[in-house]
Amino acid sequence: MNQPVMEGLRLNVPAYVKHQRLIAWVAEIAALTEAHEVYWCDGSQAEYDRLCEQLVAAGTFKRLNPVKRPNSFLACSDPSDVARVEDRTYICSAKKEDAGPTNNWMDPAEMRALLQTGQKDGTPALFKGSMKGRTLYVVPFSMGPIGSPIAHIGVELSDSPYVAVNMRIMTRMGRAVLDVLGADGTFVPCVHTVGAPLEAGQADVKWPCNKTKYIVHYPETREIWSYGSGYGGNALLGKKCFALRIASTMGRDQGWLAEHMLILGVTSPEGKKYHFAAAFPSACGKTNFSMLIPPKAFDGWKVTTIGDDIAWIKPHADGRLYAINPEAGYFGVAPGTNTLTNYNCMASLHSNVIFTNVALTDDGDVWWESMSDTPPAHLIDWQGNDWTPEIAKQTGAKAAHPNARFTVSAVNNPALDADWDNPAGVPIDAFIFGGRRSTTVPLVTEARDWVEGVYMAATMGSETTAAAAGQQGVVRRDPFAMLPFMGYNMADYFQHWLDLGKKLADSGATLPKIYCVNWFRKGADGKFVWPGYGENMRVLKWMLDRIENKGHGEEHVFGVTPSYADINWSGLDFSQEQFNTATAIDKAAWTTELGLHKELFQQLAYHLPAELPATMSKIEQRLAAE
Ligand code: SAT
Ligand code: MN
Repeated sequence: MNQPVMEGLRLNVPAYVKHQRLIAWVAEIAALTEAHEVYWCDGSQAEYDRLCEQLVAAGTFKRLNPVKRPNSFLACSDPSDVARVEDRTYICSAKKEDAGPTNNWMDPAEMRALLQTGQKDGTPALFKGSMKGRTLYVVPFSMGPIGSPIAHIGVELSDSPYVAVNMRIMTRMGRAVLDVLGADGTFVPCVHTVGAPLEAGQADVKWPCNKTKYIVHYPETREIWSYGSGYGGNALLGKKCFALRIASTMGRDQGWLAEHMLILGVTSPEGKKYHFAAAFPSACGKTNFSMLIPPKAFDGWKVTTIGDDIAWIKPHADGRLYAINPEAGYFGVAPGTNTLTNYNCMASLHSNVIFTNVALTDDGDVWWESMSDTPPAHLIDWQGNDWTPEIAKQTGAKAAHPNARFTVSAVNNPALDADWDNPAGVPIDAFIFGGRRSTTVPLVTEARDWVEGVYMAATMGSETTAAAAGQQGVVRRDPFAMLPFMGYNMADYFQHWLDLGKKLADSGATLPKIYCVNWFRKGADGKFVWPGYGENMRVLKWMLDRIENKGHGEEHVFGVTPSYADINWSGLDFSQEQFNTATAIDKAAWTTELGLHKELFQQLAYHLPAELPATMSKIEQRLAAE
């Protein structure tokens, strides 16, 4: 095996690596970034354990109490690096209109000068020397079961061991992937640096990062370059960058869908199985929904998890759409998770977990807001400060950051679906789209046809959350819950959905039904009306009745909704009046809402499919006639 040596830097290529183009690329990036050394991840448990120990020694990780939380760690990030940075995220397509008005765009040549080659005025490229004093980890990963025809491979070069260990949980990572890649396989190159080079003798910090951040995608060449952040979707490049932004462009070109959707299975007491794919914005309960436990009244019904965040969906020869979860783990929001809101998730977190930005208890365990009714008397908060309930009352200080996360393998989930790893995927019976809306949007609405469903998804609004840096709680349009994750022009994406539906319908297939839900409506008292969590099973059951052509629904301005009597309320105290609050359609609110749809359509006018404004006109007419 050749072992190129570059100015004293050994590439350390393991003998099993046969891919010359990969080796050459690693050499090129190591030279650009001036990494101190190169390490190829094999994905083994021994390697994971070693890197975790190394992170403990560096102060990035704290090992949790091995009795309470075996083989688990807590990382607390720099307070400036706690969420995705949407304003620093770029789609650098050759043409600006291909990125579309919802994405940041920069000319690819200009971006390459900034990141890789250096600018005309002599300003050096950001990646030049960015890994000085650090190890470059070569992280080969498969999105989807290794070797599956639906899966795609990426290789992330990162100077963050935190990224390497998280990627081992979140993806199928290591040597097995390189074996599939062989001598000439295709991979998506992903380059990541925390942007904190170390000069000789300079001490490292616990969470290196840079104030300057760039999360950059080149859709034509399918490349990802990420600079300055070590956190979540900014740094674990298989997730949002590859599995959504780059994969959405692959899906457009190849006739499939990459979606910000959980996938769940529902099995009836008779053993009939259905599958839902559901899109919600970040931090709106996808993980909880994908692991829900049906209430007592639904004895014999079972909900199982295929995925909690991302779905790759491909049309099959049988005319149906099949979905796989490209990920292998969950990077879920910790605050709000407890045994009542998500029992299965809490059970998943018993061991082998990486926690980021939660609080540390005095006995070496973790805690976050609403994990238990009574908070511990004393904690170390995510920023390393003493925290007591008293301090919290006075200052409002949170023990855990609102976007604190856990990284855990899917196999920890007691509700894991038997088909979660099936390379063929699962057939989708219905799509669900849901935003976080305290007003206006009713509990559940069924689209009368595919176009109406695409309209619902396209015009979806949601209140912003802590998953992204920036103002929170403001309603913004978040089409298909994909606003931060679209790799191309949003209007072209709407067209892609319409085209796919038409193609399936033309082939004589029964299309999945489409639903719009809102679990987050609030009453006059400012509290959520709908109990949510496991009770969402009641809404799922109504959808299943509709899928089986047995369920009653009422036609109205936007679609079809259940009346109070159409839902099984057994074991839940939920009055007709509460139901009305959760489902009411207020004419004035909807007139305003349609104004916001119109604004969105104006923004997306270039290439906007004519079906969407036409659907809006019909809604306006029906609303006016109310
Ligand atoms: O940080 S992530 O992008 O992975 C989480 C999210 O926003 O869904
Ligand atoms: Mn997500």
